[in-house]
This record gives sequence, C-alpha cells and structure tokens, in this order.
Amino acid sequence: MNRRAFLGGVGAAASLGLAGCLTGGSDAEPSYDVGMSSSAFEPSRVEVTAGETVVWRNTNSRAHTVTAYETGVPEGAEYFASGGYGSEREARDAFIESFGGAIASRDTYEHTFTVPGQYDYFCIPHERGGMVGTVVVQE
Ligand SMILES: [Cu+2]
Repeated sequence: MNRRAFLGGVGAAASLGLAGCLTGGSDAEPSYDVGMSSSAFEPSRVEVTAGETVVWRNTNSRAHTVTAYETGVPEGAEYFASGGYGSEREARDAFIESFGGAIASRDTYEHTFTVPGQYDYFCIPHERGGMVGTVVVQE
C-alpha cells in the first residue's frame, strides 16, 4: 500500500479530521501516513511538502505517543506532540503522571507542517527501544 498517495492526493487542509473518511467503506482501515508497530514508527521517515498534514495511526495494541524532541524542530516551527503539549518536558510529565498524550490502539494523531526542515520525534514509553521517527518537510 502506498501511504504517500494519501498525502499527495488529499492536500493539507482537506485531510484534517477526515482521515477516516477517505478510504470508502466504513469498515476499511482509515488512511494514514505513519503506522505504529509494537516499538517502531512505520515508516520511521516520511517526506512531505510544506503545508501537508501527516497522519499517524496506532496500528498496534500498545499505546504510543508522537512527541517532538524540543531540539528536533526547525527554528520558527511549531512544537508538536500528541495530547497537544507545548514542550517536550510538558509531554513527558503528562505521560508519566497520567498517560497524557497516549494514542490508543487504532486512534490517530495528525500534525500539519508549515515550516520546511527536519523534525525528529519519538514515542515516550518506547523511546529507549528505538521508537523514533523523522519528518522531512520540503519547501
Ligand atoms: Cu511506542
């Protein structure tokens, strides 16, 4: 299956909140760009164009997070983390305290990237297991 076709065909604004509606049948797997196995983002690296939205979907039974590294976003770019936290510290604290930001099995998280550059992110509970990913945003 070609995930990139989803991004390419949908565009940025249109994909917001519609991830589950684009594949047709109600029983079909919603479209997404990055899936999650038990301890990895799949694929771990995606490339998009500025203005596009990346959709992550938890395709595993374990809960995961999508959490940007504080130093992993380009200058002038918005910090992003599932749960909507404004910093890596805040996201880590929330997860430790109450599993804040956890993406349950089959749930999605999405973020629209407007500033070109490289974004590095991770999953809080599985970071040490190597669950990290990269989004490269082209002009
Ligand atoms: Cu994880």
